Amino acid sequence: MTSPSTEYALSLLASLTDAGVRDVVLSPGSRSQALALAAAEFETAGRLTVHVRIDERSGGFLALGLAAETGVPSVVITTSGTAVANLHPAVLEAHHSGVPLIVLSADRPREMRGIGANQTTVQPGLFASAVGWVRDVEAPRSGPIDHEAVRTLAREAVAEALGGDSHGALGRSRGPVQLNVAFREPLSSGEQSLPAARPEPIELAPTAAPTALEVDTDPATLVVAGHAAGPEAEAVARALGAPLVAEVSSGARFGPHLVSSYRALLDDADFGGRVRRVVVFGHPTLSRQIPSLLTRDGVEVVVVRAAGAEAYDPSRSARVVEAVEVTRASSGSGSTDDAAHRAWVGRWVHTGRRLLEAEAARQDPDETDATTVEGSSDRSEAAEQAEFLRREVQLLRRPITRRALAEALWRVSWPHDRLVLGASRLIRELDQVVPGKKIPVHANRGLAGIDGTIATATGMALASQRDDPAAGTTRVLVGDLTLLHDVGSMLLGLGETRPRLQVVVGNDGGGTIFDGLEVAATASPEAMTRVQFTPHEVDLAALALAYGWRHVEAATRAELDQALVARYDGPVVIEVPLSR
Ligand SMILES: Cc1ncc(C[n+]2csc(CCOP(=O)(O)OP(=O)(O)O)c2C)c(N)n1
Ligand SMILES: [Mg+2]
Repeated sequence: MTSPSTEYALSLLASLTDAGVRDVVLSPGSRSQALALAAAEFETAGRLTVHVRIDERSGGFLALGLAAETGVPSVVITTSGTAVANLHPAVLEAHHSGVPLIVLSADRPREMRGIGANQTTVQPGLFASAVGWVRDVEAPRSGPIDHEAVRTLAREAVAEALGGDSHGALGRSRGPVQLNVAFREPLSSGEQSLPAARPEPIELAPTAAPTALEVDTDPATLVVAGHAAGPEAEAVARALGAPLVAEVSSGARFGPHLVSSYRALLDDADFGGRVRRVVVFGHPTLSRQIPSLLTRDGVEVVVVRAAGAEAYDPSRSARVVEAVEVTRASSGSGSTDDAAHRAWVGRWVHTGRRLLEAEAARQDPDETDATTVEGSSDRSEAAEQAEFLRREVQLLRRPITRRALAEALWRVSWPHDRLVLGASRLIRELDQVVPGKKIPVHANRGLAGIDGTIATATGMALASQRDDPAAGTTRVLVGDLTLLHDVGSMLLGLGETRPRLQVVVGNDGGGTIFDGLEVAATASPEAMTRVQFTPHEVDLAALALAYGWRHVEAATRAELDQALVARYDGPVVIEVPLSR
């Protein structure tokens, strides 16, 4: 005989998979056993992929990475108590970056709450305003299950996570939801009979009509693509005849309107100073120049609502719209001058490129020398070639700078790969130096935490290698503290799929981002080191070994290039020593 708990769990998981859910992440626990065992049955039947993690904090971010890659809500199953709270960081990130997640938390039945029962706290509402939809389901009792009611509940959870309602209308932001389910003894039974599949994936259609954006008569518009803006930002920049400032994780960092060295240009009165209208896509977080431009007097701001919970509006006075459509003023009211727009964009693009080249030459004079072949006539061609090679070899033996690391990673990444960027210095380095390239880049920029980065990247790797036969390598670039913060996510239990993942760690022995704080100039260096830099001497090779990962040290540019393109039969840590 099956227990009501197991029957309910089977019905719920059947309904969730029917609604489109494909991934379940779970951690062991007693109260959640019916859900976990049912999930395992669905996996055996080929109707779900199950990922098991001991630490719920890892599990939460793994689910976030899976959902970020697939666009489908992933489900996280936890037992009761602190287990649920361990999902909080991932739930907050999902809320702020608009990633669909379904938290399925197991709980005690009502009669056992509020009496000091073991491992029991107030779970519904634990995530406060970070979840848009919470249901507290009474413990199933014996008797027939109302499968239709369960199906309706599951469909509602999926639709809400996707930012709509169960009738298919898309109105809110995507994000996390919580389904808290109580279970009473017997908490499960071994016998499992799976309900037949009735697939009916939830599809949501946008409801809002796009807002018209007119091409300006005197060119003065700039398009800003923040995190997760998507390719539309690039298309709109072209249609508007506007330069495009696109952050490295925008998904719009490509195309003929892309501007390099945008920080310097935005600071310049002849460039940033001439902007009169800004159209913002995504969530900009990487520079101070963008918020400063958006809050300047005389700048009209149109924000196209991004996936996260809050529209990006530092001036609190932007026109926030759901979608845009570029239109041209009718010829009667002064037609648009295409040549003027071409000149406006051209100035930004060319000046940005020159600034970037000048900065590269300043930082790395040897490199610029080595790549320019001298044409002196009094030396034999062979001698010249030998000299060129000597310099090239010298260059490859040089230690790696942050810039070289950023460039190397960008160079080896292609559209079938995935690139994940941790918070801190290195994502800013990429943002400042890498050229346009249409490749998938993810970063947890909802709250820009250094937590959960390894787990997020693991989720993206696992989903891409499952769904796309042509999927390449997932590379995640992190600082050393970012790796150490989430080192527990390197734990892959026996039987768990091993991700095709390279964790590229720029190891400078602590958090060097804080060396750039203004107070560093006047505060005690010892105190700054102790409480901000937080030095360590962790042996990353030993750590990798302990978790059964490969470890490769890349101390020169040649070693780095080699390490990044080598084939590994499992996950690898590529450690790049960097100077503080
Ligand atoms: C969860 C969390 N805690 C603290 C911070 C603040 N923080 C931002 S960057 C950083 C240090 C990162 O150091 P590391 O990963 O080594 O990168 P580096 O700056 O050295 O390149 C910290 C602690 C944060 N963003 N998220
Ligand atoms: Mg560091």
